[in-house]
Amino acid sequence: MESWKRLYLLLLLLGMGLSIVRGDVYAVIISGGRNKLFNHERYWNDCAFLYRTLRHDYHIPQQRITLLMADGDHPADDMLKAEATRFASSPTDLDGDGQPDLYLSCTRQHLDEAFNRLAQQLTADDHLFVFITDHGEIDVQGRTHLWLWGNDQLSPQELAACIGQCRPASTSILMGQCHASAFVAPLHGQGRIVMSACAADEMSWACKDRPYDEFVYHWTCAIARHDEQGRPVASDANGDGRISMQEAFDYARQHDQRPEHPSLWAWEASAPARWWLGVTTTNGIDDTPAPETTPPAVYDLQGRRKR
Ligand SMILES: [Ca+2]
Ligand SMILES: [Ca+2]
Ligand SMILES: [Ca+2]
Repeated sequence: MESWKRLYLLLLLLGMGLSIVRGDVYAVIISGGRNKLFNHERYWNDCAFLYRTLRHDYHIPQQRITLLMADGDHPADDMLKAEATRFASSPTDLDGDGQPDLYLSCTRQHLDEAFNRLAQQLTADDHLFVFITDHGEIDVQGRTHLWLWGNDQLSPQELAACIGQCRPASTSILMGQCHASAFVAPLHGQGRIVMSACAADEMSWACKDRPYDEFVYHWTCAIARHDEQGRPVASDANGDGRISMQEAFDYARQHDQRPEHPSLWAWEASAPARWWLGVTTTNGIDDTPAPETTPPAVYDLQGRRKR
């Protein structure tokens, strides 16, 4: 090959490499809470544990994590403490470093603004991770919605429109609210993985022994590879040092002791075993074959295993 062709090929490969490493992981953490009577302390715990995991275990910068929680940094009481005898204001320091992390209340306006901003920021190399906890409800007409702060409501179609503005390479969504699987059909699509804690006609449950929500707590333990106290958990089923979406889902489902049926929808059967939230590979997607690939499992909207 002529030398100029070699040089051109080298530059092309370098260019491809640079485009690959541009990808970043962005996260949105949503916990509406409805109002202080319904906003249980465990929702804050769910979010804080996940936030610490994304910051400390995955080294995702603070500016790439959008927090939308209850009344944000407003000093008024907005939370019912775990012992259910008093109200409190949500702490703004989620990772315990003494600096506030939380500013935005989880109103419809702030949620719209956050996704509008992400639609501008996210590139076709990035991965978007969306986490939802707190209350989902079905109204008398059988329509499902998510409660946001200040009694704002969000339908599955409205959430899908928010997320659909963004054009990342890939999107993973984890939902812990009641009736979560009712959101799967509106949210599914190319380049997406959608996980939910319970079937469309089920409630989602809190842990029996700690102030967290059962499925999302175990899911967060899985990706962190330790519990909220730092005690290690065995979630890396294939031992490759990364926790894939499949491994996290399987670990959480196996440890879920409550009467709920988690589900996983994936646009492509092998994606859950390849995707993770690591920032050292492209878009959270590792296309290098793992030493032992966990068999992909897909569940229908009622939590029944399809394959
Ligand atoms: Ca407050
Ligand atoms: Ca902090
Ligand atoms: Ca693994």
